Amino acid sequence: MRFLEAEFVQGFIRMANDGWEQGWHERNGGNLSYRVRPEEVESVREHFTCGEWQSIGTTVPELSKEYFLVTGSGKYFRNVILKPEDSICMIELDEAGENYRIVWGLVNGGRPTSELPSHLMNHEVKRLKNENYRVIYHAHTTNIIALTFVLPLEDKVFTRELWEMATECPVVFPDGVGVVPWMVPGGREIAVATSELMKKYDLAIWAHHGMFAAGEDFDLTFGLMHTAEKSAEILVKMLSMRPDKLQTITADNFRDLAKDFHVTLPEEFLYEK
Ligand code: 2HA
Ligand code: ZN
Repeated sequence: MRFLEAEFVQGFIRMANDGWEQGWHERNGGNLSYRVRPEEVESVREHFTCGEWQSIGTTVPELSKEYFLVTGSGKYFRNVILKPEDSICMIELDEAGENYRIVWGLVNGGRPTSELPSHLMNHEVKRLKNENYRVIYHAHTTNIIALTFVLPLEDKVFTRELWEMATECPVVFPDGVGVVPWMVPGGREIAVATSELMKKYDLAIWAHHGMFAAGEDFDLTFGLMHTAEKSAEILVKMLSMRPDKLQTITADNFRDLAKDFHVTLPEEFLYEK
């Protein structure tokens, strides 16, 4: 099979393009990674040419010898669909989870995403909790970013406000949303802070920067990002009309919803306001 014909590669490319079309990936903004299944690795292995081992910049021992499809550092999401072999790459991790090497892609040179430490540390946390988690997605979601200038940077505030803006939100992300205060992107420190939140949530907001989403497949992960960002858009619109709400979904409404939809909504987010 040609590398680009593999279903997981096609799914990755489509998701990158969907994000571009949403307006979340100006210039080289955002990045995407997928932990490739062993049988998927075998289906494209004949196309591998192994590069030099390079340091990841953090250690992810639980991801020893795993393969990932990732966007390239400085590459543009809008180009992924047109020239995937120049924009994305597949990497292999070494036994210790300290180094990676490119086995396919980035044909004109380059490195995996500058946020590789955050992606891999999030993958590690998610995999330990649920082996089925395979996708980590970082996007510069406009309305979520706008809200980080006016709402307190607290998990419980963002979770409750986003839940209130669309009835499906507590069903789509019942665990809530975490918030990382502004930090320098690209390094281990922000990766540690984000992966700490990923132990609890599938969504982490980076103040004044964007959002990280984790999920089992491309549909769920893109859908999660899309749902949270749409809810943020409604909140921005609402706040633009007037500073308060005339009516909203109440804490008791959420408790009723939880019962009928068979989700557990932590009481920490159902505080009285
Ligand atoms: O440019 O989004 O966070 C890629 C990024 C860095
Ligand atoms: Zn970013």
